[in-house]
Amino acid sequence: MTFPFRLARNAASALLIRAGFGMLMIVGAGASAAGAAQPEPWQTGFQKAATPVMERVDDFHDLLLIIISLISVFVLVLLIMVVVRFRESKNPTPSKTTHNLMLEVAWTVVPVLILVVIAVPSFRLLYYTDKAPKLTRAEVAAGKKIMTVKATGHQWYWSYEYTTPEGGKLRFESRIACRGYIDPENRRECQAASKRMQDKYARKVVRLLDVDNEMVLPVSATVRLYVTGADVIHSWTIPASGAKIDAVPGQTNETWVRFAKPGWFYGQCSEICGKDHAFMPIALRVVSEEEYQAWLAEAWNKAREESDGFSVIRAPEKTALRQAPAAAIETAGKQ
Ligand SMILES: [Cu+2]
Repeated sequence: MTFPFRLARNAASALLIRAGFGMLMIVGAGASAAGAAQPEPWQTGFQKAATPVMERVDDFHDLLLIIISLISVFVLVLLIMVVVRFRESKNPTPSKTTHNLMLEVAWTVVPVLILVVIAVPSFRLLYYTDKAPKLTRAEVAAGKKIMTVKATGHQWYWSYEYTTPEGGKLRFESRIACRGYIDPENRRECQAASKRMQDKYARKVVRLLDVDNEMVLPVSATVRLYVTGADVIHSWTIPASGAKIDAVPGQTNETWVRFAKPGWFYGQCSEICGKDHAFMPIALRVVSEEEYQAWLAEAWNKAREESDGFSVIRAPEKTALRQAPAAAIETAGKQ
C-alpha cells in the first residue's frame, strides 16, 4: 500500500519543513560518517527510510503534514477574517447570535471525518509493523527465510541473541564505545574505540552511538525482532528502520525489519530507564549475506571462547536432537 503522497514528499516536506534549513542541512551533512543513518546537524526531517516500514511511516507523516497544514491555513484564514471584518470600527454593534444548528453539526462532523481519514491508514500501518510479512513463493523457492533476533534491554546496555545455521544459539553484549572526550576516563575509552574502529572499518568512532559489539544483519533479509527487558522498561529503536518497540520485563514484544541497503544504522534506548539511559545506544551493521555468515561464524567462535562479551546459550548438538524427535523415538522403539 503506497499513498499517492510519495511523489509529493519532496514538494510538501521539503518546502514546508526544510526550506529555511536547506542550506544549513547541506553544510551539516558532511559532518557524519559516510552513508550512516544517524542524526545530522540541523536535521529537521526524518532520517532516510531504510526499510519498508519506515517508507510507510514517511508516507503517513506526509499525509498528516498535508492535513494539519490545510487545517492551520483554514484556521488562520478564519482568524484574519474575524479580525478584519468584525473589527470595532467596521462592526460597532456586534451580533448576539449564540446558536447555529448547521454550523454546529458541521464543526462536529467534519473533525470526526478527518479523524477517520487519519485512523484508517494509522491502524493499517500499526498492523503492518506488528508482524513480519509472510514470504512469497518466489522468496521461499529462492531459499529465503525469516530470521529471528532477540534484543534484551539491560541497565544500561543491550544484549542480542542469534541462532547459527547449525542450531547453536549465542548471545552477546553491546555496550557504548564512546561517551565523550571531557572526562579523562571517557576520553581514554573513546580513543581506544576510535583506534578499534579505524583498524576494523577505517572510520572514526561515532560519539554516543557506536558500541563495542554491534548488531549485524544481512541485507534484504526479513528479520523478526523479539524485544524484551531484563530489569526495567527500555525501548529498542533505529529511526531509519521505523522500528520502535518497548523492551518490557516479563514480556516479549515483536516487530520486524528488512534493510534494503548495507550500511550502519544507529538508534538509542527510547524509554527513560535510569541514570545511564542516554548511554545505551543501538548500533546495527547491515552487510551482504556472505559477510553476515562470516560474522556469525566469528561470533560463534567468540561465544565458545566466552570472549568479548559473547557466550553460548545452547550448543548445536542438543538442538539437533531436539529437532529430530521422530528419529529419536524410532531408535528408542527398536531397543
Ligand atoms: Cu534503556
